Amino acid sequence: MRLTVAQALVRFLSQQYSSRDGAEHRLVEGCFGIFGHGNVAGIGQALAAQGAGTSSALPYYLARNEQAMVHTAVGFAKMRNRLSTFACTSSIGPGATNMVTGAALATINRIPVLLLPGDIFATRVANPVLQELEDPRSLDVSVNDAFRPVSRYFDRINRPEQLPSALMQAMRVLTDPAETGAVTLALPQDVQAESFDWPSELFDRRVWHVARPVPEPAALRRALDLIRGSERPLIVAGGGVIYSEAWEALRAFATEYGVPVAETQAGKGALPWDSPLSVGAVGHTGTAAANELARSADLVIGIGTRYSDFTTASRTLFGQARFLNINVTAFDAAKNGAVMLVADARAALEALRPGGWRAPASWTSRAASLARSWWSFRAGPSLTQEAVLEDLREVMHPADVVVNAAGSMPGDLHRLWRVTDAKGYHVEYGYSCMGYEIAGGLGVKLAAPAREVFVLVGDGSYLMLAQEIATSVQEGVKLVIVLVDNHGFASIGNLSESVGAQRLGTAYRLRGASGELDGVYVPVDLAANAASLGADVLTADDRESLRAALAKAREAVRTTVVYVETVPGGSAPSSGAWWDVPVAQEPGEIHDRYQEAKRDQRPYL
Ligand SMILES: Cc1ncc(C[n+]2csc(CCOP(=O)(O)OP(=O)(O)O)c2C)c(N)n1
Ligand SMILES: [Mg+2]
Repeated sequence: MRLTVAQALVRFLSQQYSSRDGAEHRLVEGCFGIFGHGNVAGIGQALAAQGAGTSSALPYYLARNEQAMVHTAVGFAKMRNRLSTFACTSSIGPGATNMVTGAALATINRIPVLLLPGDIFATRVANPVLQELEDPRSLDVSVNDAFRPVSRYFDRINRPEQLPSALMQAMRVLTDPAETGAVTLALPQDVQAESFDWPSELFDRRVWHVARPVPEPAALRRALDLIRGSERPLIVAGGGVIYSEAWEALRAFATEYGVPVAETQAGKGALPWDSPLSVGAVGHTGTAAANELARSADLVIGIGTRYSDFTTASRTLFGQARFLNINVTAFDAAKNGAVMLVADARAALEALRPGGWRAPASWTSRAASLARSWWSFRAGPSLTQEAVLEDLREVMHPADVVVNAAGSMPGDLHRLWRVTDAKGYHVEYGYSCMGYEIAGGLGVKLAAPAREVFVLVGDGSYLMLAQEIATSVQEGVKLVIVLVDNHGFASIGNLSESVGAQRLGTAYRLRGASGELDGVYVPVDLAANAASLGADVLTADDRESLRAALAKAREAVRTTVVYVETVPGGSAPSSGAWWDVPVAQEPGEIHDRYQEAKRDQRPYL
């Protein structure tokens, strides 16, 4: 079959499916793209030739920023538990490197996305082309080599003959739960346009089976021995529980054996917040309940977690506990000197049957009473961020989704948000990338159109990347965007103060008479900005008007921004768990406190 490389690629992608538990899904549901030289005449022509509308074989979507379109693909794939994703095509040079941050985000969060950056001529006849990086050491280098460390598979298609085997490897990585992340196929612009005779079987319908690896019998025995010897076990549920759809198996295991369950950011929602064995978030942004149990646990059963520093409170949280790590990725299972159980989360939980063993009733009831007292917290009357979350919770329905990524909100959400639906909590905290919120939320809504999607975004994050509001308007994909304005970086401001950096550069203020950034707030009208991008905007100035605005936005059919200015403060109890941010090695209280906290660290496990 004679087609260009780009046409063959588009045709191939339209025939790929994933399959798990007997259900098939389109693997690549569509293609986001921003055109320029490097993709307009190749992939652009191929998409146009097949008719790029939503009913075509590979529907095309126009985004506003290349980084944002990768976020949207990630939001989509995360919401679909990694069974479906999007492709993203860019021009060469800046269009391509704009996607590098998105690639890192996808790979760090273990979320599949297919990136198709344009690349310089393979033939080199016209080089240096516009936007080409010239490396005096080698003409083989292009800016796309920056994708290598942030991709789980990277290839450059220098000849048409290379395409079929590269595509097979790309699909393998996208659908392998242990390997998945960003997959990058760099496509030299001359090669994209080249015609070639392809074997017709390249375009056969192909199903990629997403595995549920079962535990090896000997590893299972070792795990059971460890569990049976434990008197104070604690489960730490990570994103792997959600992606594996293991929440029911987790509930059954925890209930049968009386094991309390704490959750990481990616794992939040693994159990409903009010489930008898749930103790909520764990780690630096955790609940006092989970963290107290973590300190006294003798066994931590990590399921589908990669133990980020937020989860382990920089390795200070888990006292003297031993670890049993259930993970589909051996790399993660090996962490913390654990007994490893390399397996799919659901398959492992179903196989783990520690016979007559059960955690002592005193341990289980201690967990329940700690959790009860944690959830008794109520926000005060003023418009703090905690109050915004409380009002939002009243308005949102159980299946609605909350989306967030960076700033002070992920921590507040992790500690305080009450999740009832396993897919109701979507916080990107692997990369915690400012700018993910709106773009990622768009992907969530595309993946789950029947749910209401509430994007929470801080003013700092909004100012970095809000343009996808225009894309949501273009596509008629409705979002509720709650824009929380505190005139700068509340999160980093507080951190800065605690590490001796005096809040430098964390408030949006005019340069004052002293020459410092200490004048009045920069007069940016974010509500007007959102309206200018095509959203309906509602402004709230107290808790009552906020609840009314949120309810109205929920009922709206168009993308609606609820703008709210918050006041500092809040009284939610602290997590009581540290985070290691090295401070200047100078005599004084800050460094003394740092040294003291470090004493609890178990750094070399
Ligand atoms: C792309 C990116 N740049 C910088 C950071 C570091 N950072 C984390 S939170 C934050 C401030 C976020 O401000 P805002 O969105 O207003 O949230 P707030 O802290 O005020 O709640 C910064 C600069 C980041 N996470 N991502
Ligand atoms: Mg802010």
